[in-house]
Amino acid sequence: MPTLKKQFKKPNFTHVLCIGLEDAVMGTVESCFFKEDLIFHAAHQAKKAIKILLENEVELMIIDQDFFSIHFLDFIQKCSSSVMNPAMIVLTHDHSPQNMRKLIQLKMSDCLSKPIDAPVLIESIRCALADRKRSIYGIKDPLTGFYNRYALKEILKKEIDRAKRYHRHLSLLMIDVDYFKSINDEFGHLVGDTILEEIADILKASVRKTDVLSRFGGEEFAVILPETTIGHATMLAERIRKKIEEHNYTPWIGNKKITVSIGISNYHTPDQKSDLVLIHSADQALYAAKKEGRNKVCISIPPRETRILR
Ligand code: GH3
Ligand code: MG
Ligand code: MG
Repeated sequence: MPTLKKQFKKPNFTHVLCIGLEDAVMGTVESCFFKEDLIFHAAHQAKKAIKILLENEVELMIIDQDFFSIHFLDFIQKCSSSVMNPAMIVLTHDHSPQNMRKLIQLKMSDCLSKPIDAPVLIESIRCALADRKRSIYGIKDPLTGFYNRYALKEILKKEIDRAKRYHRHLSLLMIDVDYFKSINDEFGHLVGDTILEEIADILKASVRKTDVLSRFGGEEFAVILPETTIGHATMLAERIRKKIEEHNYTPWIGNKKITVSIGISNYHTPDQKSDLVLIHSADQALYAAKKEGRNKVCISIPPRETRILR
């Protein structure tokens, strides 16, 4: 049997976005964290900062407030509604009570006076990242690197707010591995874990950067699909189902097959307007897929009704 995949797991990098920072400060910070799993991105334009935010899982932003002049508040609000909900450290000259109150309301992790003392900033970065890790947003499943179910629920609430406010599409997939207990029973838990990692890799390779992957339970995954109609979600679910069925697992389990059942719910289906209902509906559809014999995709139409697609 080949060495199990887990032993070669790539480290999870933490992305930090620095906006408007002076080159000297940026250089000192980067060299201090040189040996750690942190990636620093620098932006000197709001547009570039947004692009970096959309393309990377940014967990911390360090922002020079003086860089923004009047649009600071708009910018911060846009960033804090991003899926990752990054922690923020603000560097400022403005210590007026009005500005301090504004920053506190925006739930900054820290606010530092300029000129910046590099050791103070470094300490502040460590604290902000540690605090965030303790919060649900920082909690990821160690096996797959996906969000846990608590984080997923929080992110789903935000995505529902966004879909409501801007009249956008939103779908949810609930994916459960079929007869997984028999894999553990026959080949052991370590092999079971490796199969879960293989499935996680297939999911990662199948979705867009803006989709949110979560390990919802032991052998159950949930995927939030923002900006996705029920039709597109169904096509994606079918593609995922097929890829998992056709993947080669022979090094670990010989000829034994791995399949998944998938349930889909959609924000635009009548009465599916809350996170709990959306999760429950996807779960009901998943249950129907299991009942129909497994290795199937089902969609939830109105609550508690489902349509078998395959
Ligand atoms: P079904 O098709 O109805 O989903 O059948 P199933 O066997 O997958 O479902 P069941 O709920 O009976 O069993 C799920 C199994 O998943 C039981 C548990 O041992 C296994 N499991 C849960 N979490 C993990 C994990 O982290 N690693 C491994 N290896 N197995 C896990
Ligand atoms: Mg299962
Ligand atoms: Mg299950």
